[in-house]
Amino acid sequence: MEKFKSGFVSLIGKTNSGKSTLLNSLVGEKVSITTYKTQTTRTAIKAIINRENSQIIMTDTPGIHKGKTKLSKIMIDTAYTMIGEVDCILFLVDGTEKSVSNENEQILDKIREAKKPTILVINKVDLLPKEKILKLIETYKNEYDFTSIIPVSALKNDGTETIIQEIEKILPEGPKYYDDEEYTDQTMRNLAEEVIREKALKLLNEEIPHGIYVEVQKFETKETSKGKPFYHIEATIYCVRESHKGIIIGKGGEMLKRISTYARQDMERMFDCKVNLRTWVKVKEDWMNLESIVNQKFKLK
Ligand SMILES: Nc1nc2c(ncn2[C@@H]2O[C@H](COP(=O)(O)OP(=O)(O)OP(=O)(O)O)[C@@H](O)[C@H]2O)c(=O)[nH]1
Ligand SMILES: [Mg+2]
Repeated sequence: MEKFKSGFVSLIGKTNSGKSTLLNSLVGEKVSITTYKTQTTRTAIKAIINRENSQIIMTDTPGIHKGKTKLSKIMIDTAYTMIGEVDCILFLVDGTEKSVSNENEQILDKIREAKKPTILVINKVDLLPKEKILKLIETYKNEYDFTSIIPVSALKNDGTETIIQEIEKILPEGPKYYDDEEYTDQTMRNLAEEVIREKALKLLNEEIPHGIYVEVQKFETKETSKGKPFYHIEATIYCVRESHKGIIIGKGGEMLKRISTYARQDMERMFDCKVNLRTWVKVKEDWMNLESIVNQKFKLK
């Protein structure tokens, strides 16, 4: 019989390279939100991937980006701290990028420092001709001695099982740290906040999304008069300006209604239960530079 392997793996990559998409695809559940915008993931998000002969505890991290706020600094610190704490690093590169970006140079430096087995994953190959993939492999081979280089499409779930097989080769023999039905360290409250933020990111124009955060104040289990259980959730979307508040609420409350409806539908799928969601919008100027908020809400604990 094959030996059971287990251990810790961290994803790292430039913002928008597809880390969260890959994580969700490997776990088979929505653990981490994904959008076409940059700087989507803000904290380390743990997921548990169970396979016949292994249990992989994989952490999604905020994407490396250029940013000057306290929030950005904490996000980038989180990503680099995580790669120091794992058995294996998964470095995700967006294959559609023209060359090795500054962010990827910086990540390569951190990988060299970490001296850990590192798998390079070239993502979004569904958008690439074969020659381009081969060229990228050559380019990155010259940058670092990767344990392996795997081209995948996280979106189409193509080539992703190879990543698991390569990780299994690296991980030590070990126990199951988590029960089979556990698949994330995210609480239902966290998931609710993130899903609301995802819908806001997707529906709102460029400048607003990065200036928002969501807080769930109430998360209660209730019953209908017929005895059917449902969750009653109350949440606030914080933004940085009065004018943004107007846009998030929209004419006659229409935008907020759309955000809430899509968020509720997702939550009902994720929680497998009816949800009653109420949302508010409030202004908190320059919150991403307020230590009281970013430390408490986003700093790695
Ligand atoms: N065509 C294509 N698009 C992809 C693929 N993987 C991810 N994407 C898209 O790339 C965008 C970014 O995906 P995310 O998973 O949110 O990226 P991320 O690396 O987690 O981004 P941050 O959290 O900001 O660091 C989304 O629009 C995804 O749908 C892929 O394999 N092919
Ligand atoms: Mg992400």
